[in-house]
Amino acid sequence: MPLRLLKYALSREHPAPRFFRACEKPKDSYDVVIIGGGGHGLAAAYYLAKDHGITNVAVLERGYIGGGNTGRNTTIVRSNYLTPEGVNFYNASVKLFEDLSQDLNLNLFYSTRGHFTLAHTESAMRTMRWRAEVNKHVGVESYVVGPDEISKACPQLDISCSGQAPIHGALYHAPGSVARHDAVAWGYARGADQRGVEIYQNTEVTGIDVQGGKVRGVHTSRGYIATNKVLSAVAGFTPRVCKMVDVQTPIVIQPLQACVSEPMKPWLDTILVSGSLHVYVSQSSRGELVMGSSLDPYEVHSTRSSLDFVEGLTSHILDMFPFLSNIKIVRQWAGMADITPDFAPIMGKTPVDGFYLDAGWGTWGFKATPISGKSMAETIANDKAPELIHSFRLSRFEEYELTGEKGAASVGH
Ligand code: FAD
Ligand code: PYC
Repeated sequence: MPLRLLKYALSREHPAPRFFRACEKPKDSYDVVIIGGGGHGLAAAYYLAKDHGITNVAVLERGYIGGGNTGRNTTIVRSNYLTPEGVNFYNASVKLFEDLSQDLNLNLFYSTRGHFTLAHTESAMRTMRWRAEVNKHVGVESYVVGPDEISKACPQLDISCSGQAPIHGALYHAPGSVARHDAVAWGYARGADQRGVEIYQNTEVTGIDVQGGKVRGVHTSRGYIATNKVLSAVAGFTPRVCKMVDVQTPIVIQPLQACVSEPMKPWLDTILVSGSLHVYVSQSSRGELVMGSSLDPYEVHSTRSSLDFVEGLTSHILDMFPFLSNIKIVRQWAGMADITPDFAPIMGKTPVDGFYLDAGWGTWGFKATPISGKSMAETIANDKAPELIHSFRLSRFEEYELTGEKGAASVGH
């Protein structure tokens, strides 16, 4: 029996175990304030402390950590993108994910499954060949496969999709994985806390103090905090926070919905995505089928999930797997996805000195959590963005140098 457990058992006091310190009251000032205790904000805090020795940092979260899109996503990690810049960036994240359980000393249930993007038309096959070529060029293992190889990997899949949309082939991406999303947030929170970062939940930033084009502090639901550096990592709340500093972005907020089935015996090893049927599915370590579809086709700042969604999704899942007709959906939810026109993120400096932006993660940001945290920490520490994220700068929109990733973003292409 571990000594710690024995000591706890023999002790007269049994305080509830805490994952990180309960910080009572924010200090008057910090070197860096991070708005948003999702994976991205917490990872940035962790790497600021670990890589750059910057520990006088507060993470302010209006709700609870991981309660935003981090705890709502379907946990797919992959790097089979369309642009060389995207593939390089997400590949760096996959590499960090592979060692992250050890790095954070927490089991993130990182599970490499292989990822199939199914093509139901010849034009979809052309996109797959294009992606395979770019991936190969960057050294990422993705290649086009035919229906036989798909059937071998997933014999339960009806290759004709009930005659609705016969599968022509797929892009197979060997490193495609899933991981526990909330564990990622909690692991980064604990690692940052252990290095001195303070985390405040139930603490909302209500305004940002900018004087002479420079950040001077933040107004919060718990008072004013002075700081010269603010990172906004608030995903679906980005337009509201950017308004506080008068920074314009082309982001629109659209809901993305997902659901899980009741648990089943393990039968689905791989991750399957169908662009034409607008659905994707994997099986979690608890046996649930984790399923989602495309973005809701309208802008709304809400996390309500709908009957329409679950009806549309399940009918297409049944086209692929008719044998699932008696399986129950047990939970459904939505997140507010911050969508950019080119389906690539916005990362780096902004026109306001000391205001850094990590946004535009839409439906694709969970997989980027480690590398975005590392890159944003470097940007804040040096006041200069690393080359790796140059293509994601905010100014690309006015320079008309877009980083077109629509053909590789989750299920919509
Ligand atoms: P969040 O986790 O949303 O964190 C932002 C935090 O900021 C929130 O907790 C919020 O409360 C807080 N906040 C906002 N305003 C304030 C304020 N004023 N003051 C203080 N705190 C504030 N990506 C993938 O890579 N793979 C997937 O399989 C995948 N599936 C998805 C499925 C769904 C249904 C959804 C909705 C998204 C999915 N994504 C996926 C996208 C991914 O979830 C997000 O891009 C990612 O989690 C964003 O992380 P974040 O830390 O930036 O944001
Ligand atoms: O980025 O792979 C992805 C994804 C799948 C579902 C939502 N996002």
